[in-house]
Amino acid sequence: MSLRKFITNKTTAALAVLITVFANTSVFAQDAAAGAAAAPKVDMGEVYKSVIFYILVFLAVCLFIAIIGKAIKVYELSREAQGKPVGINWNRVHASLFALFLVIGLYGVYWEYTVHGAMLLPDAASEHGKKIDEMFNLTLIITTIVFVVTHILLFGFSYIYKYSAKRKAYYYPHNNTIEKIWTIVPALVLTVLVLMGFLTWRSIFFKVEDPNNKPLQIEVTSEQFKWSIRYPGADGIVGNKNYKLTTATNTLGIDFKDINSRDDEMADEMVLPVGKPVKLILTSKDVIHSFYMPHFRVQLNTVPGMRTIFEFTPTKTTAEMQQETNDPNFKYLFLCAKICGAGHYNMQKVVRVVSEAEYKTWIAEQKTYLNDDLRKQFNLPVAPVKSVADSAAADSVAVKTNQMALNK
Ligand SMILES: [Cu+2]
Repeated sequence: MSLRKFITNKTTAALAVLITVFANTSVFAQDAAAGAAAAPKVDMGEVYKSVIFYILVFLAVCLFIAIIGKAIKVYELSREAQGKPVGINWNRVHASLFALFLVIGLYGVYWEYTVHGAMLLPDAASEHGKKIDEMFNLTLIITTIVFVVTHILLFGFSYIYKYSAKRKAYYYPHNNTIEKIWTIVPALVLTVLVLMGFLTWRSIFFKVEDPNNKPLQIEVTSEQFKWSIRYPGADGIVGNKNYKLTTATNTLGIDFKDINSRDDEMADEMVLPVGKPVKLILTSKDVIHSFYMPHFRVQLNTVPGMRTIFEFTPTKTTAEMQQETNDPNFKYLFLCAKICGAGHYNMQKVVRVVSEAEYKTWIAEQKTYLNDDLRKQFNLPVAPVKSVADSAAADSVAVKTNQMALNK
């Protein structure tokens, strides 16, 4: 079999396969249509969504390009046969494409920065968030400058130094000075950036607590697919919990033998007083979730069996942010930033940053976790807790009985 014949046979075979595939799909489509005779009109929009449609479009485009290529080749061969100079200088075409790519690419960068840049988060609403933003901006400025300069050189040189019969390439294999510059400069810049990152990270996670401005403790528990928020109550301490104590009534497994737990309050939203440090205690009931407060630049995993802690200070109230963003509907949120299952998208809650006075009014309205059912479960007297001292005295006997019951 001659090569030409072989190629022709192969092409025919490929075409036959394609036609068969398409015909089969059509047959299936017809069968389906016949089966659903009572169904309303077939939506032609579906045709444009099928894979076969896009494969055929792709093949048609390939065929079109191949035909143009062949036509140009025929034109060039005919000029060559007539002894005329070659019509198209491909080196110049490719070099011009490089130059065009540079211009379009740089415009694309400008477009990205202006259009998508405007969609970035507003300025950080927390103290440490400003440091993170500064670092982000500095890194962005440095990398953008390097990106633009290197790409102008890359594409510019390809254009300027395209092949020319009048010019011979200069052989320049090595230069120590250049090697030193492009090794030492990036190394220094990266060292500065990494050190800055390390020091900022350390300043966020290793804070010395100010005894005169103790942080407000808030415990957040993640589970598929919701968040539970626990406030510490009057004592300012979020009490212990133990997963073994989890029941239908005690869904967080709070240990009410711990006096600190008894005045703990539940909340449906997170309300924070502005300018006051907040200590988030993050835990998880099932899988790893990621607690994320984008506007405060707070993000940390919640890990089952572990308490992770993030301390930060909100600096702008929700009302101030509504003014700043010119959006009366603006709301701070916290959400899950780790794909944790089918209902992941649903894991978000509103955060309200308010004045100290508003916070006090709000927190006074919140209910305690401890209710009559739980009191019975933990053998606690069914009476409202007045203060930690009172309850401690009243419950000392009850706690002992309860411990005995639990130890059984
Ligand atoms: Cu999630």
